[in-house]
Amino acid sequence: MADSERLILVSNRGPVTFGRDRQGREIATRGGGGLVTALLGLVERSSALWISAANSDVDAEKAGRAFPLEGMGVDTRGRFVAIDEATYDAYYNVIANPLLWFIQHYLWDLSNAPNITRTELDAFEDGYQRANELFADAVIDELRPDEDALVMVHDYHLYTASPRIRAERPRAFLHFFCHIPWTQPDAWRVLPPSMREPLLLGVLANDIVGFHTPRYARNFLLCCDDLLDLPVDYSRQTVRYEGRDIWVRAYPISIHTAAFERMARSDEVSSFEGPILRRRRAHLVVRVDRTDLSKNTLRGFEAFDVFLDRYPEFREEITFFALLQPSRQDVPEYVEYLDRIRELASRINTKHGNTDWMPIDLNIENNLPRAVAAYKHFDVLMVNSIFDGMNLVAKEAPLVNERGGVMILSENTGAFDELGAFCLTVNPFDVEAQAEALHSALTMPHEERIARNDEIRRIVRENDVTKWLEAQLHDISARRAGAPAERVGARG
Ligand code: ADQ
Repeated sequence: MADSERLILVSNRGPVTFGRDRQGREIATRGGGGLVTALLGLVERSSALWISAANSDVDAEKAGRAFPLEGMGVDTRGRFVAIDEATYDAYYNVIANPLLWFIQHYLWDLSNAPNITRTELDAFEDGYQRANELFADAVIDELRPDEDALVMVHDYHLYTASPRIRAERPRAFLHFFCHIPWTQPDAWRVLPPSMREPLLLGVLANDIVGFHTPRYARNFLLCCDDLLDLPVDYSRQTVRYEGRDIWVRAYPISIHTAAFERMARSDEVSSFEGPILRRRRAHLVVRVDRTDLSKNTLRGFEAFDVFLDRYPEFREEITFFALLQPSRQDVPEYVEYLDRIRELASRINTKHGNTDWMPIDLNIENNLPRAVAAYKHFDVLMVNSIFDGMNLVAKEAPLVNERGGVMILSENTGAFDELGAFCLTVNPFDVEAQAEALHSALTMPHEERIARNDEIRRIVRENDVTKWLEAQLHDISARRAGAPAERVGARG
């Protein structure tokens, strides 16, 4: 990226949201989550403008103009896009979550859902497309017509923003990154052509399209081939559209390892370690995730139930600590899922527990320091997602673990590509295998546990989030310099 050039980031969720305290003073809350944390690494390196949706009344008051983002890199500014409630609800709660999220995690139970009715069709036009136009207009407003800026658009909320930006600001370089899996063409046939084609063509308005793994990149190319009948070069990972070659690449996201390790040594994290250590039995199983259907919490608990039935010698010697961040409680499927998690944990606790011992310690809470305290002390980490773009917990937790903890990892996570060889791999639907994996992990010789954990740490440290950023910036420079798309090897 040239030094003088402007960088514009666009994502639904931004790095900050504003509220007011009791005295009416403005207070800023830093945004969390993998996407925001990863992009913060980028804005630390160069001045940037970060465009995101207004999330509160105070955000909405600031919408429409840039404001400084204090303490986030050099000359980093934010700009909010105000989206009225009805539009936002249609865009976010009808189309992006659940419709697109479910398609991209193969979550639809097709004999029952979804129904594409007038509600969904209108929500697509008046919600999703409208919100994308508003994001695009904010980018257009920030850029002069002749400016060579780099615009990085993030995630499944914003598939259709780029065509409008390209039409109005053709000199801008448009880069898109998808944080969730990209599914095979038939999964997209749930949507009628009037919806799926604008979504796909929207992504193709970018110059480079990035995914976490080569598999997702390939699925995207298959969609261009099968659903749009466009010329695709699988070996060079390009697709030709409107006279342009769009590069489709894999860039596995990661975490900021040094910062994460620093956090793990902080006083705030230690304050949560005491209670975990006091309550722990001989063995501690941990899971940390959002209460998302894709994370597969229920089958993880079912596997623990089978394990306790089969290996009674572990009774009263083990606790399953689950720290689950409530997620998308505006979507009925998510409210029901959280209820089912609570019911199942309580059923298992009643079945196996006693007045002294509660097998599942279920905590519904958004608390990163507490999560990190648990990461330090697990014997077994369960990451059994049904499908998961990357899954950053799989990188964070082994990095700071102090007990040679073993990770049970779903073969359908993006992290599996990098870390699978050193984990106990499971198929997420195979409850039996997950119960047996718990037993294998808990009975594994200490040296083997340590050796596996060491390898995972090495890989995570070597592939820090900086590498994710650099690989993208490298390809952006190459693409701009007119380099031909090379044959893509193992890296994708
Ligand atoms: P997510 O689905 O949100 O992200 P993930 O990658 O696991 O999933 O990241 C979750 C983050 O939230 C982690 O940093 C974790 O520490 C934190 N977290 C989870 N539970 C928490 C809790 N109870 N309290 C506090 N913090 C908690 C999407 C995709 C992923 C992809 C990322 C980044 O779904 O597949 O890895 O984007 O691209």
